[in-house]
Amino acid sequence: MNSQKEISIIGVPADFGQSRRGVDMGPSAIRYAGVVERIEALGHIVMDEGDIPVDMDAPREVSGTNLKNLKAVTEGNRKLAEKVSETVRGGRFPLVLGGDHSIAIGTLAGLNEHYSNLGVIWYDAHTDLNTAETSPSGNIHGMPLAVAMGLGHGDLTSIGSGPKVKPENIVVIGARSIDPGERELVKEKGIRVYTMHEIDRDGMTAIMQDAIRYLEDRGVDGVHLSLDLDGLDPLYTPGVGTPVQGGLSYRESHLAMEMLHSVGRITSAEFVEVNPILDERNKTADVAVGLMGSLFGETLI
Ligand code: 4U7
Ligand code: MN
Ligand code: MN
Ligand code: MN
Repeated sequence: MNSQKEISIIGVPADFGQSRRGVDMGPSAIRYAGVVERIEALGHIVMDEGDIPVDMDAPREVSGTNLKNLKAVTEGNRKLAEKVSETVRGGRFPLVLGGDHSIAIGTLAGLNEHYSNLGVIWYDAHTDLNTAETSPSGNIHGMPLAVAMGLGHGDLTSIGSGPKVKPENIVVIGARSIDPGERELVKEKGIRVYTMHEIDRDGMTAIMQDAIRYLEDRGVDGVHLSLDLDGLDPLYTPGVGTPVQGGLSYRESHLAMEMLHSVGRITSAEFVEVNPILDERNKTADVAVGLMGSLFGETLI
């Protein structure tokens, strides 16, 4: 039986966290793919709150710091944090649509005001644990998980107060592109990373059971799902800026969402990195909406 939720959809049309244009149109593409209708059909109450105002005319900074567009990323995330916090305060489930993955900084900052021991499931080809010192690209979408742990540039870590998530409350699922500095951090902080190796070896069912049990054992008071569409193989989600071969399948991803639904512990979610310019006939946005359907209780019969 599906327990009814009040869900607020929050679009974040921002692309400042990386270098390819188009991911700012992700929220439109996901709406066009029918997100509201899909979730309403499951019996939930859905409010589309529109988009966070993002200043797309803000200058693109390439110099000064090795973090690209630091100012624009900071500003957008401050607004998003406020919106997410207000949503949770109102008893609604925030469903954030990106935008590039740097927006997770704002989402987690907003959630932090309401949870003291938040769990995070990071479904991604990447671990997004770079800092200015370790990043090979300077793109902030490769840094949000580090920022959420309180590591990185002060302008970013100071959005909201203190660290937003403990390293031992994080699970990463689907990783297959990890930079040297990220690998160090995973080891140093003991972050639970299920790479493609473990998923191939043990199967998605066992991995999700293990991940869920792990977070339960930590006594989490909420679980945020941060799903980067590049976690899936580019066969299924070609419309992403940083595709990596050898990824999770469509079926594995649906299974993962269905399992999360049946456990009933997810308290917020974001779906990011959909870039309609790089996509094939809105395929990636369609997959995103399908996954949201499974997450919110869709079944085959
Ligand atoms: B995404 C990268 F070097 N690690 O930091 C970097 F491989 O949000 C990619 O997961 C980051 O899509 C990808 O630039 C960030 C690179
Ligand atoms: Mn990624
Ligand atoms: Mn990511
Ligand atoms: Mn990406």
